[in-house]
Amino acid sequence: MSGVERTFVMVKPDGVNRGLVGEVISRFEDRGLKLVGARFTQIDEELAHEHYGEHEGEPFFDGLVEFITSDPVMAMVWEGQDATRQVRQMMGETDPAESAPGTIRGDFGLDLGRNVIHGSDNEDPGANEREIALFFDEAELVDWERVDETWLYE
Ligand code: IDP
Ligand code: MG
Repeated sequence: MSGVERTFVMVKPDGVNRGLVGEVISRFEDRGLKLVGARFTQIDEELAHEHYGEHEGEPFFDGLVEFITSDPVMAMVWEGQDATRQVRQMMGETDPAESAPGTIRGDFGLDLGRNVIHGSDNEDPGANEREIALFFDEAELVDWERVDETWLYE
């Protein structure tokens, strides 16, 4: 087992309202990723600005903050080999219209501003750790072994 890491994932308010939390969790579980933290919560304005700080000034920023704070989200930390990149691949492209069928956004979305899920950027080093720290205290993350772990990794 090499390159095991943790990544931040969040089912956005559209995914929560559309009843997709279980579906999203199932996909990551089935893949072999391990859930090590989860919190169902509503994001406040301050956290939204911190989390999406890189997009401040973009024309879509105010709408994005309004959307992400509008209803609950399911915030999670998933662990596994190459987890950040693997999650991003399973999510699809930022725009659901450009996302391949079989990906979460390609299967459950149509519109750029309602793309169901957030995952840490695998091309932004440290984004996963930064986002995990924004949403979770270290003590809220659980170290445990899946019973099938020896069958998931060589
Ligand atoms: P990502 O979620 O795939 O990492 P980012 O470029 O980091 O994509 O953008 C963050 C979020 O901002 C997107 O998931 C989407 O919800 C929203 N967003 C990005 N670009 C646009 C846009 O052009 N119009 C509306 N919303 C956008
Ligand atoms: Mg991003």
